[in-house]
Amino acid sequence: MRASALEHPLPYSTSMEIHKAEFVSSFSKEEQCPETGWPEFAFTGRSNVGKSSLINMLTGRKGLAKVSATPGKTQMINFFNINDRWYLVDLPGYGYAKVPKGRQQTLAQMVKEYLIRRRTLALAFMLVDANIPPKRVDLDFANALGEWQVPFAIVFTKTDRYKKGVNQADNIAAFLQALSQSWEPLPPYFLSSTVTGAGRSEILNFIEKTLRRIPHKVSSDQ
Ligand SMILES: Nc1nc2c(ncn2[C@@H]2O[C@H](COP(=O)(O)OP(=O)(O)O)[C@@H](O)[C@H]2O)c(=O)[nH]1
Ligand SMILES: [Mg+2]
Repeated sequence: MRASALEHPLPYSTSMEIHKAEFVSSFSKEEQCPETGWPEFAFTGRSNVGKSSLINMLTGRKGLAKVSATPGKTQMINFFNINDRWYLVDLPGYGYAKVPKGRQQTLAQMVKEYLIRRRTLALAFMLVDANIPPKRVDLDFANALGEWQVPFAIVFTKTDRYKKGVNQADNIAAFLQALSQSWEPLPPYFLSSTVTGAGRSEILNFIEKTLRRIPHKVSSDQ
């Protein structure tokens, strides 16, 4: 691949410059994750909702996180070093029926333990497909995040898709309406498309704002 293809292919502007985005490693347990001291932003959501694609879109590196046509492929906690100052973490998805039940439970436990125990977790993005009406499994997961006291924001994905009979605005409104039964105020939310780049600058600006708000290391010397 030409070096220029690794730079920002998307023309959307943000004050957040990503000059480094590098896969670190995959881990199967929270205890194995590295003690970097830098803040982490984790991506959660149903299998195939677009977690890995969003990581690639945000970083402007197409092949950074593995995107798969087969759901249920990411079965590890994947760490990406951004600018030597923060991390993006790609988590296994939930709700994919073709992954055997026992394995699903193991993955759910892995995700839960990471989210509950990880002291350097700044925020979780919970991804929801804008093209489908609210699903119980997603609403339950949002409520679990609350129970675990994990700060989170929602990203409604695949907004570029057009299908007759699908009303994204209605789906999003219905999801937020369902959440408002247990949340006041609602968590921040974004609309994204990895095809058009929609949502990129908003999400990066939000990450930047979050980074400025939380205490963290000021040097990577030790
Ligand atoms: N049209 C469209 N397809 C998307 C978008 N994001 C992801 N996809 C597709 O959805 C599938 C699953 O994406 P992936 O990132 O692997 O989902 P993950 O399992 O949540 O990591 C792939 O075929 C992607 O190309 C999007 O914004 N728009
Ligand atoms: Mg993935």
